[in-house]
Amino acid sequence: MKISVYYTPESTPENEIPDCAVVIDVLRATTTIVTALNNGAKSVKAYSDLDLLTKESNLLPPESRLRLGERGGKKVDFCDLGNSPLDCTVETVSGKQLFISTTNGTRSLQRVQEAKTVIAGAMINYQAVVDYLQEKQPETLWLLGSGWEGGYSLEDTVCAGAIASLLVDTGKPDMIGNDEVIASIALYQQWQDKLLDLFKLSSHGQRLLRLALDDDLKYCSQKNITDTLPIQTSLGLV
Ligand code: 3SL
Repeated sequence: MKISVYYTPESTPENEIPDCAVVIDVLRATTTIVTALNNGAKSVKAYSDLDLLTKESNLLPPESRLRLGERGGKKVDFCDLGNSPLDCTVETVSGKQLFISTTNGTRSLQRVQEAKTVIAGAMINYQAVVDYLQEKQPETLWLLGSGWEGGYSLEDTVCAGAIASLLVDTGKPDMIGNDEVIASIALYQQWQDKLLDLFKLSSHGQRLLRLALDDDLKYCSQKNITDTLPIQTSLGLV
């Protein structure tokens, strides 16, 4: 397995696609997707384009679908929900097909949609991600952060580091696809017991705190509270 970490979809090499991609948007898209599926959602389809989300979700009767939309941290007006994992309760999402569009996370999912396997990872499920990868041993693996509008993010990098730290054998340099792998592991090693503190320092964490979303930060900073592993299929992530 050759592992590369990319901080954003924009920093991935053009015209390349890995066998397997783990898309990470800890604050908050992939945490929300994992939570929704854990709480009984049938599937989650991701869109970078809100018009397409509207068009495709309109094909389903209102009672069997939910639209989740976020821009700039705030709920998109016409959607049923924003992008808070805390809104994805069993009562709200169970049995529903979800359609989601967010500022950054859904763009990362789109960047790697041609990969053989696409999975969604977050702090709340990273051990399940690692278990899957150890079993499947893809030849090339990208741990792809979402960042914010093309820029680096601490929270996605630390999650990539949590995953990489359990996969990379530093005695086998052939496994290391780029320097970001080692940098992300170092970040994780430094902050693994203080993730909430790190998230509060991060620029997007501060954006969410300004919107009084402290509980979201707390929730997203938990480690491995579920073994739900969203995998991309023709129905979306299931
Ligand atoms: O950028 C994204 O995709 C979102 O996860 C951002 S937010 O946490 O919903 O503001």
